[in-house]
Amino acid sequence: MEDKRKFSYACVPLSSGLKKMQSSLKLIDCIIEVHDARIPLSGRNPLFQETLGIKPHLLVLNKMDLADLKEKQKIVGHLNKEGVKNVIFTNCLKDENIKQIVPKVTELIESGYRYHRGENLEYCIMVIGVPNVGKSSLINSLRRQHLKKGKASRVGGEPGVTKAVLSKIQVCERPLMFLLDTPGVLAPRIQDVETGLKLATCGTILDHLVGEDIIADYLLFILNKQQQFRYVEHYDLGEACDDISSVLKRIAIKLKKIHKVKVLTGTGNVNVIQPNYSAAAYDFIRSFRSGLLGQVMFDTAFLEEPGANRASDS
Ligand SMILES: Nc1nc2c(ncn2[C@@H]2O[C@H](COP(=O)(O)OP(=O)(O)O)[C@@H](O)[C@H]2O)c(=O)[nH]1
Ligand SMILES: [Mg+2]
Repeated sequence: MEDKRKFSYACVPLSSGLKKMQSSLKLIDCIIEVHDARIPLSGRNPLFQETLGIKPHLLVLNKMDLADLKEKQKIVGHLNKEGVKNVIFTNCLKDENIKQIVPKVTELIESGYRYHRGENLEYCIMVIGVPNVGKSSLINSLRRQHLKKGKASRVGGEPGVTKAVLSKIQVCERPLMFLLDTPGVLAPRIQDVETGLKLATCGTILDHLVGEDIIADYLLFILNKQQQFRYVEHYDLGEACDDISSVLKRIAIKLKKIHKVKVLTGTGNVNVIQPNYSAAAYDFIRSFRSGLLGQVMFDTAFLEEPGANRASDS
C-alpha cells in the first residue's frame, strides 16, 4: 500500500494504451511483462507481442506463492514453444526471485541487436501487463532490492526526450538501468468463457462483470477438481462438497453472515433469518485470493495436451 501516489495510473483502453507504449518504445530496451503465475497461459494479451515484440522480453510470473507449480517445467516448456523464452517466477510480497531480474534483463539487452550503440550505456525497462497481476508491486520490489529503503531516484525529462511524461527510477548502477515508474496496463485477452472465469477468480477483471456467485461456483469446481481441499478445513465443513449453495450456506452460518428477510404470508409479514449467500461468496473468493484456501493452477488443460495449440491462435 506504500506510495500509491507515485504509482497511480489509469486503466487505459487497450488501443490508446498500446499507442502510448509504442510512442515511448523508442526509449525502451527491455519489456518486463508481469502476469499471474496461476494463469501462466490464459489472458495474456498477444497484441502487445505484435506491437512491441521486437524488444527483449521477460515474462515475470508473479504471485508464485499462490500458484501450484508442481508442473513448473511443463509450463515453462509450453511457454518456450510459444516463443516466450525468458520466464522468472516471483513473489513480490516477499521479494522472492526479484534479484534474478536485473541480471536477466542485462543479459537480454546485451545479447540483443541494440547493444552496439556506442556510448549510450543506459538501459531503460518498461513493466507491462493486465490489471492486478502485481506490476506496481514488482516496481516497488525492484526498488527495495536495488535502492536503499525503496527510495526512488527519479530522473525527469532529459533533453532530446519527447514530451511524454515518463519518470524513471534507477534500479541499478552497473549497468546504469532505469525503470519507467508507470506500468503499461493492458486489457486481458478473453478468448472464451472459461478464460473469463479464470481471470475473474484471480482478480484481473472486476468481480461484478462476472458475478460473485458465478466466480464462487467456478472456484469450488476448480478446488474440487484439483483436490485442493483446504477450504473444507478452513470453513469446518467436515467434507468436500460440490454444491455451491450448500457450501455458501455453511460458510454463511459459520461466519454468522445471516440477514433478516421479510416474507409475505397470508397472515402478514414474517421476518425470516436467511444465510447471506453473497457475503459468503465474497469471503470464499477473498480467502482464496489471499492464499488461505491453498495453491491452485488454473491452466492445466494446456499442460495435459502437450503440443496442443490454442484454437484461437490461428
Ligand atoms: N500473494 C501475492 N500477492 C501479490 C503479489 N504481488 C502483488 N500481490 C497483490 O496483488 C494485488 C495487486 O497488486 P498490484 O501491484 O497493485 O497490481 P497491478 O495492478 O498489476 O499494479 C495487491 O493486493 C498486491 O498486494 C505476490 O507475489 N503474491
Ligand atoms: Mg498497480
